[in-house]
Amino acid sequence: SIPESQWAQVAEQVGGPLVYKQIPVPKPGPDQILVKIRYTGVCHTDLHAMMGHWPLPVKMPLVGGHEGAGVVVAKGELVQDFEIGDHAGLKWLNGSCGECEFCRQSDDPLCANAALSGYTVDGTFQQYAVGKATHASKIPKNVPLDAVAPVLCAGITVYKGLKESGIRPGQTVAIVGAGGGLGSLAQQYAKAMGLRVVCIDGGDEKRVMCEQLGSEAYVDFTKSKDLVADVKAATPNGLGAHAVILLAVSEKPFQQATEYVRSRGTIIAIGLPPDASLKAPVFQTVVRMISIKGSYVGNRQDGVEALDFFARGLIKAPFKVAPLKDLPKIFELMEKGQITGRYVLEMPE
Ligand code: 8ID
Ligand code: ZN
Repeated sequence: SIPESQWAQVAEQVGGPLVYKQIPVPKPGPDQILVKIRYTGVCHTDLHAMMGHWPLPVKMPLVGGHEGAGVVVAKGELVQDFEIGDHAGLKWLNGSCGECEFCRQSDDPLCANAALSGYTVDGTFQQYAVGKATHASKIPKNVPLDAVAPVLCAGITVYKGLKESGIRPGQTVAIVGAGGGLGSLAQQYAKAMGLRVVCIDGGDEKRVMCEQLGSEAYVDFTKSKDLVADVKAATPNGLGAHAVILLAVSEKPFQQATEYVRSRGTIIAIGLPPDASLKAPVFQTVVRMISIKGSYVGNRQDGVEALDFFARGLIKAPFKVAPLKDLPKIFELMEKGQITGRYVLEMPE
């Protein structure tokens, strides 16, 4: 039976703090499912949301979270694709209009009326959360709900970004911010897609993880005397990376990537450091035919594909489990760049 109230982490105002408290359990609308969340990943986006870092208004008070994996416990009368007891994932795209030009072309992240979990609607840092059934992910019953949670944002996003780069098997991708949540999954998707990986991040704990995940080189941005030269030296013939995937929460690499991307290569911006700009020298960009693109989560099919890689056992990224009540501590570590891989929150009881 579904209780009337539940535990949640609530940001009552922009900037926080988080309050761990009881709030009402939401009721699913006609086209929504209610998911009893078992595990939910903590994405850096959740910290940006609470801090009001972006030029996009955030709901307050806010229950954050958008990597929620759990069990369907109720559904609206229009929902046909989920049964009670199915395993489901709630993602950043909680819903979209389905009717605009972008939705019609399967670019639902670009829908102007999209509902965003843990941003414009309450997310998954609560025991029970709702989402539109057509945007929720099906999770096979044999897939562990803790390990799969980070795939629901981090995995889908980096998989989409790699596809958007146009990189092909055998080519080399430089992953910037490789030691974080998106970065650890990007390494695994890249390998599964037949790519060679060069990692850029800071500190020895992240170095060890990147080596274990099979990267060919790790360039430490906190120690390297010449980062551009070190990254190029780690790529075939020293020509630079065919694609650069920017995941860092820092502006500097967004300015630097043109210097170590290969001629005709592509830079994919995914990380969202506050108040940052992308800057590229026009001359080099033109005569070296460099492409620079943004990439934003993924559509429903990208979600299906990214989850399928995971279900087939191709994606194994390290994660740490903590109780929901520890979210403030995790945000503190995240703020300092001290998390290697992903944290996944376990729901109470
Ligand atoms: O759809 C999207 N575009 C999307 C989806 C999900 C998340 C975008 N994001 C954004 C988040 O909002 C955030 O801005 O991607 C960024 C990374 O999210 P995350 O992986 O959840 O963050 P993290 O675990 O804190 O990892 C960030 C890593 O960047 C490293 C840090 O050491 C950390 O490991 N890093 C930093 I900060 N500065 C760096 C630098 N100069 C750096 N790595 C290399 N060079
Ligand atoms: Zn996210």
